[in-house]
Amino acid sequence: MSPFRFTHAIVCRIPDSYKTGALGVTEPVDLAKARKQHEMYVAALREIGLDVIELPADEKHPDCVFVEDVAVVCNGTALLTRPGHPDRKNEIEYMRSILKNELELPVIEIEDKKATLDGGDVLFTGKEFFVGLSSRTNQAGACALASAFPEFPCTPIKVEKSLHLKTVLTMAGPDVMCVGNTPDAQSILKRIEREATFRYQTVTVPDVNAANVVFANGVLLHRSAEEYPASAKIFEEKLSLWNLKPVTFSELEKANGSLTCCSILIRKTRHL
Ligand code: CIR
Repeated sequence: MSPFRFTHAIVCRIPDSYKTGALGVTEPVDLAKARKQHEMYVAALREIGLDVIELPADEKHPDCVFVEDVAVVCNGTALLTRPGHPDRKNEIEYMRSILKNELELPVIEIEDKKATLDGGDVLFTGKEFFVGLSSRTNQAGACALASAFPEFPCTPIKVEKSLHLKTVLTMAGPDVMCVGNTPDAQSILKRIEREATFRYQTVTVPDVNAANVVFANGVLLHRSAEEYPASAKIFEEKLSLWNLKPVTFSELEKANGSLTCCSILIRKTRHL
């Protein structure tokens, strides 16, 4: 079974507090537009056959829409992270109950109190993990990931200028990495290629914000031509063997959000 086939997704609605309280917001956010864009994203996940669990907006956590950072799910096991930013640490509380009680997944917790790990730093290629060592994720967090999923190689990769590893590089198909063309993104790619256990092809896009794509169930969700025309053209030229679904995400990008960070994708072998 392909590691890119999924049955469920967890997403979280956008709270009012997102508008001014989300980390990294520096320009005015249109909340209604953000919600519309998020609804379209959720609709796209449903169209690709996922049962979407939509968590209610949590006003106490302005960044709660970015669920990816809070848990890593792979091979039927969930690892609750220890988010690297203090304002986001308690987001794991609600997620724990959803993973355990609603999805009935085994949940691993990180015991090491010094560890920090954001899901945005965790890249699963289907065969191995790369984990960004960033301002949000440390070595102890990377070790926690490696021990939660001992069946896969897990390689730490230094991330210096970007928020997360997946801010600049994601999977765009089995064995295909999509990467931005900034010097930072390219040096991260080089580090990955040097350390990787397996070989990958790469697709380079001219807009680094378009390098974050979601590949699931044979469909590629990518940033729209309206936002990033040159990158959208590359997706059409190089990745049209997949069903391409453009998504507009400007208001989520204003808080450093990207496509992967707004969902946790899960494959349950037995449907709920
Ligand atoms: C944060 O700074 O934590 C949020 N404003 C953005 C998180 C983006 N997460 C991700 O790309 N995985």
